[in-house]
Amino acid sequence: MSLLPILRFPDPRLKKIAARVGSIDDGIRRLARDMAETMYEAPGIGLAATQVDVHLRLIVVDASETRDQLLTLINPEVVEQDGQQVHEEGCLSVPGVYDKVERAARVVVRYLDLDGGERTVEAEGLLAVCLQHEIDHLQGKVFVEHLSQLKQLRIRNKLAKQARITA
Ligand code: K2U
Ligand code: ZN
Repeated sequence: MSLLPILRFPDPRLKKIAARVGSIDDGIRRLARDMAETMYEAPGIGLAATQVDVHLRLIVVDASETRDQLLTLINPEVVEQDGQQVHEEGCLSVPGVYDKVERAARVVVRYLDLDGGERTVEAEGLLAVCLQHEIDHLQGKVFVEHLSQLKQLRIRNKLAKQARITA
């Protein structure tokens, strides 16, 4: 198992649209394992393959309090959504930035599991937020893009200043 480097916003690779996974082979299973290890170590409650510079439709999620309910979703797609909720979000690709984002309150996501089996998961609350956040990543969208242009400019300036200091 190994920890994977996470791309930092505004890296242009975070804007790439991920391709569907064709065959679920040992390479995909190894990637999913490494993503889960990277997510737990960060720590985070979700991670998309885009964030580790692999542009395939694969996400891992664990929004449980006990940190023992890992979901690995291949080719996830939202097939139902309703309601609205506002939740504070952060992102492992945008460290130190947190803000409120409005998303659907409930989602039903269809996906393939690591054995290639078709599954659906119905989610509300934080798990619903996390699934939408991660599926956004596969579409090349980072949560800050839901914020105002002014907030995005301030975030870019803050991160650019941090990069100069740590360079
Ligand atoms: O970068 C990521 O995609 C992991 C995200 C997932 C996430 C963020 C906000 C809300 C739901 C999911 C996070 O870094 S995981 C850490 C976290 C958890 C809850 C709130 C804020 C940050
Ligand atoms: Zn994120």
